[in-house]
Amino acid sequence: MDELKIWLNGKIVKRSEAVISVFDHGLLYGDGVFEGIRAYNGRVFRLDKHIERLYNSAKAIMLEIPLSKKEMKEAIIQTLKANKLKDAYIRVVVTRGEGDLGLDPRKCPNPNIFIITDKIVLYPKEFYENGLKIVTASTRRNIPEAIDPRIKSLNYLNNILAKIEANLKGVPEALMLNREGYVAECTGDNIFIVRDGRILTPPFYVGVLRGITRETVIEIAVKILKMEVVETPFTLFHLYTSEECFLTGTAAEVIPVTEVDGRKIGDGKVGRITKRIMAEFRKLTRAEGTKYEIV
Ligand code: PXG
Repeated sequence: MDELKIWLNGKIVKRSEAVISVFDHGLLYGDGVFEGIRAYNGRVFRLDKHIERLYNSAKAIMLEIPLSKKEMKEAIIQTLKANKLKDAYIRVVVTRGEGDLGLDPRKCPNPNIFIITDKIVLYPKEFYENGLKIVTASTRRNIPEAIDPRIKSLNYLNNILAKIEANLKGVPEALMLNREGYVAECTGDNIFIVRDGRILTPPFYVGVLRGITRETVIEIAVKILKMEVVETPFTLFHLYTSEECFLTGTAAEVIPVTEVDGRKIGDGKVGRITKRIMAEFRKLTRAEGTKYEIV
């Protein structure tokens, strides 16, 4: 296997040569933003939406990305082509850049940008067939008054702490609540429940990432399944007593949850609506997206 090629500040370099300074504030302070994107069979899924979110995250932290959106999209496609990847997970990272040992971002004149495209590491098939068991973490989601969870920043420490709680309990994912105790999202996925035939998901003001898979699933539920989707805060009680539950994210796609904190969701089997959404999501990801050719 050839060594992976990385896009780093305008150049395609080998993985072993893709290095940045230990003085980079992305590393020293988590000062930067990122995106996780996926390509399916030579098409990048919802590329414009991901680019929009990346630039909005950067704007929120006053980080000016020294590339136009068009150039950024071209760079992503170039990286996919350099690695001859038709199916890929794409990570775009923009850091504040190299500075000194102080916090001041004015000392970092040149942001570092890199793009990693790699093969997808799929979650075990059994998770999709039987559903996940998850637990509620004691670590709360970031409060919007500190770091707005809509900013996809390089500060993921609270989500990582929640993931560690999941690891300690021997389950693959942890649920995070917001400061008030409302259900927010999992460590890298948005959450949905089905109750009384309606689909519920927490609104942004609860403090969740504006997930692109979340948005896609809402579209599917409304337009294809003709179901009502309500963005409303809900508690653990609502989740425990729901009929179905599933998570959404670029990496996991749509993944069922069949147990939360030891409580079976519904009858403990993957729900009927969840299955339909999984199938429609699969169809959509194979049908749309920004096309590119591997030569
Ligand atoms: N919530 C959070 C906190 C996330 O980080 C999502 C929801 C889903 O958003 P999208 O746009 O992908 O539907 C994310 C996604 C991983 C991983 O390994 C996922 C994310 C970041 C880092 C790793 O699953 N972000």
